[in-house]
Amino acid sequence: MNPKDLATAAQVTWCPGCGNFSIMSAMRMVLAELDREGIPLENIVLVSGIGCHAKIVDYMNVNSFYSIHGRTIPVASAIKIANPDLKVICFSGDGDSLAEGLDHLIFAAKRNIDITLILHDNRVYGLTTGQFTPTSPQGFKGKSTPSGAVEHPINPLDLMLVSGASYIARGYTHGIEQLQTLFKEAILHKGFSFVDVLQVCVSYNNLYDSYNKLTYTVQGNDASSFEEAQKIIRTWNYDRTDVPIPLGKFYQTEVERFDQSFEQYRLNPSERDRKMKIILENFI
Ligand SMILES: Cc1ncc(C[n+]2csc(CCOP(=O)(O)OP(=O)(O)O)c2C)c(N)n1
Ligand code: SF4
Repeated sequence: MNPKDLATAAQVTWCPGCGNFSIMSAMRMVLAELDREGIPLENIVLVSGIGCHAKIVDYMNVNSFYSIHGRTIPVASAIKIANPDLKVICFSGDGDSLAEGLDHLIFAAKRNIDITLILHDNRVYGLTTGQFTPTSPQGFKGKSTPSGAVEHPINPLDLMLVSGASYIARGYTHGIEQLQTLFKEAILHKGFSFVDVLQVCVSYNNLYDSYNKLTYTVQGNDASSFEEAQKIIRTWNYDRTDVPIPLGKFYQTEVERFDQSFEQYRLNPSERDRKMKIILENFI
């Protein structure tokens, strides 16, 4: 399969220069590669939230569910539990998963459910034209904070680490090859995988110059060490513009997964149908 086969007829409406293009290109290449390597496209499901990032599911010729704001994870979790053979990939925004849907994100990490979340972290609400989000720096000037945001940002990777995510990485939309590596690793990882992508929004938060100067890829780190991952992750807390920003895989471990543990409660099909019938009869 060629990555181009994954395009759809839908008109792409992202602004020219938007970082979402790189995420889509990298993901198309990875899915085509996985298909060639024995994970067929029909075993992949994409789930999106609401925002500019979410349009990606309209532009990829893959089974998908366009959900509602902040609710990618409940939908993805249900799909995974219903059919554990599927690889479920969520595309979410920093507004979508760190504001509206933050509780779902924390619980997905806590449960270590085997789904992947790609965070299009442009550090602004893009679709609604420029309000601050939980990863915007203090002082961020936007439509809802014309005098500058008062709050400090959160570090989503730090939050994911302490919440129990078992794969944690960060990429940047100017590094498509690295995105491909991280996306593939995250999809193949068994457990909750979280990839924060520094996705530049050229229209409302253009950070290309800053990221081009500050980002670097970590080398030789021990990704099995919680302490080392935390140390690297905490070197940049989404606020300062005078410290290097690490990219790469920071953490990966294998621990019990929700989708595994859930198996013991799965009903056999006839028992499930019997119970469903009772529920539906009572409902009507
Ligand atoms: C429950 C709910 N609240 C608010 C909105 C309005 N809304 C749509 S997109 C959006 C923010 C999107 O920002 P983000 O998730 O960061 O995605 P981006 O557009 O930057 O990709 C908001 C607040 C909505 N659609 N639904
Ligand atoms: S508003 Fe920002 S995030 Fe949305 S398409 Fe344009 S550049 Fe991309």
